[in-house]
Amino acid sequence: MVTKTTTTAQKSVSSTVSDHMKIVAIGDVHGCVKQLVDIIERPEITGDELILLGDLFDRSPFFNGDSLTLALVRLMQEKPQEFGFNTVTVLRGNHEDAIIRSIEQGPESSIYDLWQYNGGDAEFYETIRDSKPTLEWLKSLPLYVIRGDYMFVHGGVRPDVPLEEQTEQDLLWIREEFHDAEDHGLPYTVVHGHTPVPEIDVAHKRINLDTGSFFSGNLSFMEFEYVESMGSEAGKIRQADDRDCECAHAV
Ligand SMILES: [Mn+2]
Repeated sequence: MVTKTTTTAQKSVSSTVSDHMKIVAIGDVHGCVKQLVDIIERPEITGDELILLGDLFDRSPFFNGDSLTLALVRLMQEKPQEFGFNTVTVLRGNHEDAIIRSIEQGPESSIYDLWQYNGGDAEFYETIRDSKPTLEWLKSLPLYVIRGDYMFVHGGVRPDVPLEEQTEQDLLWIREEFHDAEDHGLPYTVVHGHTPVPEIDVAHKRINLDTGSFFSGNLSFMEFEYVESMGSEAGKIRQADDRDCECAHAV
């Protein structure tokens, strides 16, 4: 439990006088709006960029948790400086992808059934479907971003496949093949979520921040620093392109 010692409105954004950039990344939120508030209210949680690793919604233990999370995250992106950051970046997770495709294909589709099976809420579905700006926002979420030596992505990467050949399905859904690889082969430390672990898992060239918020109550975050002048590809974003993945299961 976090003691509330300040409000987000009192935070000041650190002015960057060097080329050292500070990022705070947060794992799968899954509608755990209380834990998200607990993190962003911490006075030390400030920096150049806040990155949410995707799966903001579904399986929330709180009443209306998905809508509250959506409203808070949209506000954070709209007014990041009030939350202690210059930018708030939200990545696409497999749950965001399932919502988008459920709305595109309708409530009779198999993806809608899969999404419901994985904790999708029918009322939240209507909320998204009936709000064009929200749906467009969801569709605009990048699959990954690269900041210095770090790559932030929801699921992970397929080992030994060049970045430009990674598929949307792998970036959003991959688990064992990525976790079990000795070295995924990309020149980044891959910071990801998607597969719940009891505590933050720092492995060789990858870090898993998904600590199963919706059942453990633990939403995890980690701070990262990188030097912008050292080969940074900050801002590189690849939009979803191949949309016909076989999505077997989700967490
Ligand atoms: Mn998840």
